Amino acid sequence: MANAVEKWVEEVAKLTEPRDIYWCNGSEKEARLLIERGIKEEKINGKPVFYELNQKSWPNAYLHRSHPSDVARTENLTFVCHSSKELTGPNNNWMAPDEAKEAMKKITRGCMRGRTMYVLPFVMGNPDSPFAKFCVQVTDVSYVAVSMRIMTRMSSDVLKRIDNSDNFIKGLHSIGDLSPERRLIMHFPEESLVWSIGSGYGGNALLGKKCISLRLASYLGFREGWLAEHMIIIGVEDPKGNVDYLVAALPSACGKTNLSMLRSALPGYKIWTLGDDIAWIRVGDDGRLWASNPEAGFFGVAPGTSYNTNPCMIDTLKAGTFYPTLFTNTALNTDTNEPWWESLTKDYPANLLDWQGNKFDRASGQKCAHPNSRFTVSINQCTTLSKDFDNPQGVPISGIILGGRRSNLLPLVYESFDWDHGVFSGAMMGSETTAAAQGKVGVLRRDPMAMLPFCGYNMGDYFGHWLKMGKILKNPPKIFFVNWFRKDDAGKFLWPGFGENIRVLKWIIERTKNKALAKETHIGLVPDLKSFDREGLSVSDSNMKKVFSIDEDKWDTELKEAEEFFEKFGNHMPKELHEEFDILEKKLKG
Ligand code: GTP
Ligand code: SPV
Ligand code: MN
Repeated sequence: MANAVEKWVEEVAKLTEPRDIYWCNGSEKEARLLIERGIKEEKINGKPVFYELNQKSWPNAYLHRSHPSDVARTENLTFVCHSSKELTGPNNNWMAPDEAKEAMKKITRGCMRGRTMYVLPFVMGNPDSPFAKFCVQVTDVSYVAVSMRIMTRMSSDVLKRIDNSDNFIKGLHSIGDLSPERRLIMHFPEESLVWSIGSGYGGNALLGKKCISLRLASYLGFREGWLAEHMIIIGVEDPKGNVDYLVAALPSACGKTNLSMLRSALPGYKIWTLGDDIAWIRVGDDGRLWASNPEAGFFGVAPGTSYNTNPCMIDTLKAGTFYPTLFTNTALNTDTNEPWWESLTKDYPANLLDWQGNKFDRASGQKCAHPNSRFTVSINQCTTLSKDFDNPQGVPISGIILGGRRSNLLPLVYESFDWDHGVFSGAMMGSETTAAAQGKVGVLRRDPMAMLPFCGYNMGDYFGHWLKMGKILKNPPKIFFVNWFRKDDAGKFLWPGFGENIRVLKWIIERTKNKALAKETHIGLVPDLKSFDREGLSVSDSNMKKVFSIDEDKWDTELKEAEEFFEKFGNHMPKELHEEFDILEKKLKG
């Protein structure tokens, strides 16, 4: 008798018609075999799936080049198909579940012909934690199978844990024919199903990531009383050896991975990494917030990563042993067979292939690596991994950081007045778009809590859920806002960022202990410069002033955009946030 997983796999195979089915067990040997296949046999668009890189300088590292039309998340092709359009909210594309399934069946029928279907059993979170989610994804791409082994806890034990129950999350993925007209990423929250066709790119294809751990999980969290957030989790150790844990939400390609592995510019401080993208957060028996990372790897932005900005990541990327390290759409130094991307080294190597595999000509003015080129690497190789990464309880949170990419208006850091004010400020948060999603880069849009593309239900209800969480907490943690990306009139970053961001974290942690001083502004509390550690920092007084300025006279547009955004959610918008809006508006116009 076939069990529920076997029955489902059979059903999917009937629809997709693969040449054969390969059940993955997550072993090292298997990953090597799949990479071998990806180098020699399997093709995407007529090209190999993997290229072997220099194994001496980059052990166990491989390059993957994706189809040029398939290099980022496609938010316009991503749908939430819940029976209630109302519950899905204006923040999501919606289709009725039956209609969506009919449409998906049409483009899925026979899509794996001539290909292998890999069955991937994995768990999001420590399998012994109360929040563990057991999942099975099928895919017809070895790159996706190998990536999922790095990003999740994959093993055949998962099948034993699921056993004969049908209590598992299903992910159906096929790269299809890569045509954008037949590319859709569909979520069915009521059936714990993700169905994604036509893309091999990270967030569209590695279904454990945004699809399961954020869109489906945020919906579950709403129903069950917890939070699934686009957040990093870090421990900050001070010179006395005390460790405080923080979570931080920044939109895609706005600095999470770098903050999660920061090498401190202040002596005696050290960052411990627990997660760089997703946090599941619940209220513990002690009335505090506890966070854990459901993932087991990093899918990080390559450009900008170097020994100067993020030495821990470069060391991590070079530590490939049990898990391979994958590079996607980076450039290739053909003299050394090493991956390369803008700013990895100060100078361009002499002979490069660009991210599409063409000879690179610097005179073209083009980028050599794709701006959203990425690496996939196991968190177990992370040189700053916290000893509590795998703790099934997670870690207790002392403070929450939210932030965005704002070239003007918002200061380097500020603190909200209280929980509700923090939720309000998070709800009206804006950020300039990046290459992580298809579309124009550098356009300001509202991106509440960095969750706009990932909240699997009505965001008005999501804000209400946050407010409710605050009420359950004994002592809600303070909520802070950061902006590493403020620019001067010439378009240069005012703040050096990266390792220097520890100064901001230090102030934040001292504020959570009521130690550091702050000054009140209309939008929140900014550091009193007496309490902000500038020892050894080479930023001029005038730039420090600019980096902390609020530009209160320029808030008209900001308020207008926030108001328009809030209006979209109609009566789902909690009254507390309207009240906060009125208070802010009065202060600014006062
Ligand atoms: P996702 O993986 O898309 O969710 O992104 P992320 O938030 O983890 O972003 P990541 O840390 O990969 O950073 C994205 C880009 O911002 C990279 O090019 C970084 O080099 C750059 N960056 C990160 N931190 C800073 C900073 O403090 N200052 C400046 N100027 N750039 C930064
Ligand atoms: C993001 O875009 O926020 C990412 C990369 O972290 S993806 O997995 O594509 O979502
Ligand atoms: Mn992300």
